[in-house]
Amino acid sequence: MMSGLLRIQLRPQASGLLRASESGRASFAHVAKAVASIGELSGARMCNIAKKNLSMRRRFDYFSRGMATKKEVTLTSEMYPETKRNPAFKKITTDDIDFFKKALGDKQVITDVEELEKYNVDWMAKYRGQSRVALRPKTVQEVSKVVKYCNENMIAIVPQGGNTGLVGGSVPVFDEVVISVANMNKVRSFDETSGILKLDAGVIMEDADNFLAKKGHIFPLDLGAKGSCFVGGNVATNAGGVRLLRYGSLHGSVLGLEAVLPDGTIYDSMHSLRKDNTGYDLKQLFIGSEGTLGIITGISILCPGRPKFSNVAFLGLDSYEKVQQTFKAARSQLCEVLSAFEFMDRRSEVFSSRLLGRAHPLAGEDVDVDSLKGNYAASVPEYPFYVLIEVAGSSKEHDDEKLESFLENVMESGEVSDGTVSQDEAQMAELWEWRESISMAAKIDGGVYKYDVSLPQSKIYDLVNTVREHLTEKNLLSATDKSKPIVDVIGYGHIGDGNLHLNVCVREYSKVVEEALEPYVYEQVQKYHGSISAEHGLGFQKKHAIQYTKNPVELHLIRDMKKHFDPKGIMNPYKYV
Ligand code: FAD
Ligand code: 2HG
Ligand code: ZN
Repeated sequence: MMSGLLRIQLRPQASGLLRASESGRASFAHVAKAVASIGELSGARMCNIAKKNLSMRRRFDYFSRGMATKKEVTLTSEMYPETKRNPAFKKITTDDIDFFKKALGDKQVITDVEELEKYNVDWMAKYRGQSRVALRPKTVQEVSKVVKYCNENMIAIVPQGGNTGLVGGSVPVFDEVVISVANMNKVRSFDETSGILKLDAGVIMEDADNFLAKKGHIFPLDLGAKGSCFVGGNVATNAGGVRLLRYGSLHGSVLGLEAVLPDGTIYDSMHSLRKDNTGYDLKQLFIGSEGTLGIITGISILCPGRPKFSNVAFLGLDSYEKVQQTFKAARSQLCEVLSAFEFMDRRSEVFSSRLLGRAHPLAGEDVDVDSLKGNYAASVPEYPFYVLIEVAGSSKEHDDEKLESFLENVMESGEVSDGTVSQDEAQMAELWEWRESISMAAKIDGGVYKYDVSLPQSKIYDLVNTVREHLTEKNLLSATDKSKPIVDVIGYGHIGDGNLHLNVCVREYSKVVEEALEPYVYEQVQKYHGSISAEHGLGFQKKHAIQYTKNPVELHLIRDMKKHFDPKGIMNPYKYV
């Protein structure tokens, strides 16, 4: 357990300030006292944790990028030979390169094979394109110039942000030109009264949030890749993340945007208006368009006031039913201070533990980390489910009181069996790490097949069990037998949004596994009228599966829309539709 963490455990514990009663059940008085003493326990050791966590998110992303590029990733065209290059697209010539260099300057035209690697390979190390050139324009006019040229010359384009996408949408399939918005990374303006932020699409999400923090505001989106993903990429994917529960979807908070259309036209709707009912709301089409309608270059977004205080509780539960009951209780009892409610199964935590190399936050204080000798997973207690609850508000006393009474209730009712509460920002970050590191930990053995689905809440965990049984029946799964391709099937996600992340952790990517999973997973989701993509999008991975969620009329309209914006089909081909 992290040193000094406030424990609200129900089991007897060897030592610690907040031991449960000997009967094995914490009394209300215990819990009340525990929660009331939040903040009283910080000491010298906490300072070390704080320092360590300051740079946590960035390190996490750099590390993951290293993992993605180190190993040899099979070409997408070899892994998926049924996808053919569209012969109508022109192959890049030296004349084209000369044009790009003239338009953008030599340094912003990347042709070096090694340098191109990071533009060609995705974060999961699952997809590899063969682009021979990546462009890094600095202004919307430069974007317009090169896009117009590509359109006139039938050159296919892949818009790219931070390349943290999880569906293979951000990298080329064949030799498409990558247009990265990385050089467009300035905050344009911020209105402190309205909270409206206007910024370039290439601003890293975490940088946007750090800027806002100084102004007392918050970026209305937060996710594990915040140190690498760009705000333009967030809008292009309509990213959801861990605070959607509180701040809603980008379809509500994005007020306007600027984009370069496939023919080079600059579409400018960088409004500061919350209300505008004149005509169709065109900007909505770009939110979640995944680079298929144009290149987003600027965003106007409404940013709420930043909560002054927040706190995190990390709880162990005995069943998925109890996860649902606890969510229901949290929504009604924590109400306006509830800012995140995330769930993960034990297997997910085992993967996190293997990646983080630390004892689990709910492991007893008597766990001797040194004795674990790399087998940190052994310290993950036997609760089948965990939830992370974040509260955030403007009055510490009031918020702590609410959290205290909520914890009393859920412990008394038996919904929650064990738990811990952070006492400072460093501990909050550390608890969050046990949730946010799962995405990367899942690929620790070689790769991961990621499914990101919306389902009725009561059905969410059934899918994890069903898929695990299905793969076991096919004799493909074993945590210990390395001759089997699949290590484990794990489930976690944004339970409050009805969003499950089903990760099938593999020793390597293979057709056998993929064929066992698809269309099986999609059929299961369709059976419950769910969505095959809750937040990551369709990209290359799910292009062929859109019909499991969208009906023929919807599909027809989507395809018409694409044709209208991009009649030559140069924007992010082989993806989405
Ligand atoms: P990229 O990966 O570069 O691109 C994604 C797609 O958007 C591609 O199709 C690309 O062509 C298009 N695109 C990018 N920039 C532009 C642009 N300027 N104009 C037009 N099209 C563009 N997603 C969630 O929704 N919720 C999460 O909680 C979440 N957590 C994550 C955690 C981790 C560790 C990782 C690695 C990913 C996570 N993701 C999550 C997925 C990913 O981070 C998001 O989809 C993110 O919004 C992508 O932003 P990006 O800048 O990296 O875009
Ligand atoms: C998350 O919520 C992200 O952690 C990533 O959406 C999920 O990697 C995944 O499957
Ligand atoms: Zn997610």
